[in-house]
Amino acid sequence: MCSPLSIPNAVLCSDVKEVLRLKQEQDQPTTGRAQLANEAPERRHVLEAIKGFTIETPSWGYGDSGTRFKVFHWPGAARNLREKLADAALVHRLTGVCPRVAIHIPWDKEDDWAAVKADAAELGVRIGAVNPNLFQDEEYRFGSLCHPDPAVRQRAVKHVLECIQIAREVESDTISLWLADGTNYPGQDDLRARKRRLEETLTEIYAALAPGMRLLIEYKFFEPAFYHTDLADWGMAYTLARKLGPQARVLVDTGHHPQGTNLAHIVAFLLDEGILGGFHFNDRRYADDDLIVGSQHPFELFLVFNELVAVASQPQAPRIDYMIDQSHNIEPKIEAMIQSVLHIQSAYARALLVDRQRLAEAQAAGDVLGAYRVLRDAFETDVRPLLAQAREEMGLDPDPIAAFRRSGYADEVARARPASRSGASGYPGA
Ligand SMILES: [Mn+2]
Repeated sequence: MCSPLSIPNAVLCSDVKEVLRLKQEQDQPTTGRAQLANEAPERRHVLEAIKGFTIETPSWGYGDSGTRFKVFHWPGAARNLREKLADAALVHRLTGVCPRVAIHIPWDKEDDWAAVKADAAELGVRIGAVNPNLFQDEEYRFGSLCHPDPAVRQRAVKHVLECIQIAREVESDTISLWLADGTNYPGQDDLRARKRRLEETLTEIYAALAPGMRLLIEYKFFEPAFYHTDLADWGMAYTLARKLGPQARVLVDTGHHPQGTNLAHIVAFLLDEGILGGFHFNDRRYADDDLIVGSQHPFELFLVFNELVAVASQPQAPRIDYMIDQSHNIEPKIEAMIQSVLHIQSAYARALLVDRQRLAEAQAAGDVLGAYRVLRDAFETDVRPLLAQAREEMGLDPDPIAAFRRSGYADEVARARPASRSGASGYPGA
């Protein structure tokens, strides 16, 4: 068992206490609560928040992927949806917080979605966001939903409608849409006409959403197009989501911004406007590198969570889906996913430890460095023992990576899954 911790600056402001209390009320009673009666209530609140915070993993993160130069095969990498679900279920069993798996159509296409749903349930997971693919057909050379040819636009709309139908069948309530549309050269197409085409096609898609279903609109400022991207930034995604209606929300992929962009500011702004619907977490050094979350810029990840925790206490706290979007090129897939989950939990736990009252006081007093140090104190807190305790209370191994390495699963799947060229992750040659 874990030894008791002393966490400096673990004093929570009343707002955070309130949201944690609400979370605690929602939670089922957990083993060991009685023996923790003598603990500081703040610590209990943080533990319960950590246990209730779930993360969605992507099916494509379990398959082989690569760069435009080479796809390196990983022994035992999942080759189809069933194998991806099995790997994702293992990540959930080890971490206790990853009950949903995002799928990508057509990479994960199956004939019998009822069977997929049942198999997932048997494994202990369920299907999360359904991600349409609007970038790999020959017809999409000049775009999909913005294409100048109405027939191609209709093809793209039809594909998204198919994804909505799949979502209905697997009882998912989320369509997560990223658009690869754009142009490579000035003058290639009429930018305003493309915008209007996008509004038209998205309106058609929006009208087909089931009641309560969400359309998450993901932006990215470059790639695969290089002159302009039709949905380049949060402002464009925001504008379209507002025009469409309340079922449309903005999705922030942390790797989809120019260098130097202040992510925490964008998150704060979208939160305050009530339009933030979800995240695709990953990290990057140069472009959309899809590296392990928090591996390159842990302080930035913490600052994003600081904004999220700050508003989580509002009476109408928004629903936000926390999803990972990564491609693991040279690293072991499952271990990379677990590592990502652990980094997200660390950032969240540290954000919960921010002394918001002291922060507000420092801000009001114009104490620039005092305010900074409140954040820094939380960021520098070693939350590993706290996270280990949360896992033990959930009946899990306190060290999911060690548990995975001990499990023999990696060797087992390496033997059971000969390399295939199924294209399971969508990468040419994967
Ligand atoms: Mn993404």
